[in-house]
Amino acid sequence: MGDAALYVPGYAMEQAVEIQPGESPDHPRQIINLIAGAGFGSAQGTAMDLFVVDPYTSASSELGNCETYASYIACAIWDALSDALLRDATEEELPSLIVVASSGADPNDDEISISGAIDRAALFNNIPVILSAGNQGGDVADFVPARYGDRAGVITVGATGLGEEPYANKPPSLLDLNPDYELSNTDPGGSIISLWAPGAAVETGYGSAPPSGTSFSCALVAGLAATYLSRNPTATPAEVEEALVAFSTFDSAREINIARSSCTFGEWLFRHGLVVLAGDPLSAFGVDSDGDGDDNLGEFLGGSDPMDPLSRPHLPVRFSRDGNTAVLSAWLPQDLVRDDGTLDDCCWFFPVVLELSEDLAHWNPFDPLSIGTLGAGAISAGRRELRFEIDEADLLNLHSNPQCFLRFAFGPPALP
Ligand SMILES: [Ca+2]
Ligand SMILES: [Ca+2]
Ligand SMILES: [Ca+2]
Repeated sequence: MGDAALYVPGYAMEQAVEIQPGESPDHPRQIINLIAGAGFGSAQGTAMDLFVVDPYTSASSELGNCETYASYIACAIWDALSDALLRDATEEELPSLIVVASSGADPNDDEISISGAIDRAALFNNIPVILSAGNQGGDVADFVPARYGDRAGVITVGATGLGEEPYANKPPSLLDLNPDYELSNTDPGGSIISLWAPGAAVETGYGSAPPSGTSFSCALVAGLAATYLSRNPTATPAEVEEALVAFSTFDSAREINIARSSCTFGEWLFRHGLVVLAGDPLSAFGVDSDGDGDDNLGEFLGGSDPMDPLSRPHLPVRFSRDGNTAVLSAWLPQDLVRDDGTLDDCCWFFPVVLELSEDLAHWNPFDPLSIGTLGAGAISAGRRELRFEIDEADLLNLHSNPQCFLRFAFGPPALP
C-alpha cells in the first residue's frame, strides 16, 4: 500500500500463478479483482502492490516435499512473509497484508505449522493476516488455516449470501445485510470469525460466472483492510482488526458483524462505478460524469446521482446571526463531519476553505480557522451541520465594505 504502483487489470503477476489440474484458473484473478480491480475492488482507489504466491510451487521450492494441502498453505504463508520482509528491508517500507483465500484443511495434515507462520506474521512482524473461513459448512474451529482467526490481528472472514438482487450491473455491496450463504463454515464458539462479507455469486469482473465461496468474502475484507492500512500505516494487526469490526454493521438476528467500508466517499464512488484505478484516482472527483454542470464531488456533497443529469445536487447552506456572531452553516453528509469541524470519511480528507467577496465576482480565500471557528453542529436527516462562526467586528476588519458575502469552498479531497 502507499504510493506504489496502482493495480491495473491484466496484472503483472499473472505469470507467477501456476494453475493446478482441477483448480479453477479464474480463482486468483477473481480474488485480485475483488481486492483492487477497477469497479470491483473493495480497496476503492487505494494504491498497492499485489504479489501472488502460488502455494504449489512455493511448497516444492522452499520447504521440501509437502504432500498435504495444509502444508502447501503453510509454505505459501512463509513465502509471502519472507517476501514482505525482504521488500521492507530493501525498498520503501510500506505496510503489508497477507491474504489467504483458501479452502479449509484438516489440522492433522499440517506438517509445516500454519499457526507458526501466522503468528510470525501477525505477532512478530506486524503484518495482519486475512483468512477465508472455508466452505465445508462446518465449525470453523475444525479447519486450518481458518481456526487461527482466534488471534488478534488475524481476521477470519465468513460468507453471507448476496440477497435477491441480480448482480449484472452492481458490484457486491458490503453495506447490504444478506441471507446466509450456507456453505460457509460457521463459528458456534463465537471467537474465530470476526467479520462476514458477501460470498455467494459475487461479481468479480473475471470469469464466465460469478463465483461463490468464502475466498471472495475474504478478498472483499482484504481490500477494506488494505484501505485502512494505507490510511493508518502504523496500525498494528490487532488495531486493523478492531477498526474493521468497529466499522462493521452488527446483524442482531444472527449476531454477526457484516463488514463494511469505512470510506463514505469511497463507497459512494464505488457504488456509482466512478472508481478508476488505472490512473490517478483523484481525477474521478473533479469530473462531471453526467454533464449536468456539477462535478462528482459536488454531487456527493449535495446528495445527487452523479450519473443522472436530471438529478442535481442540493447543498443547504444558511447564514444567520447569533448576537454579534455571524454564522455560516452547511449541511453535509453526516459521516463526513467530525466533532472538531474537520471533514474526513476515514479514508479521504476534505479541506474546507472559506471565501469572501464584496461583489460576488471576486472571491478571496481564507483559512476559516485563521479568522473564526469551525465546528460540527446538529444532525438531521443524514446530514450534519458544518458551522463556521466569526465575530462581526472581526469580519469587518477583513474588508472595507460594510457588506460582504461568504461561502464555503470544498475539496478536492486528498489522502492524508
Ligand atoms: Ca481475530
Ligand atoms: Ca454531474
Ligand atoms: Ca447529476
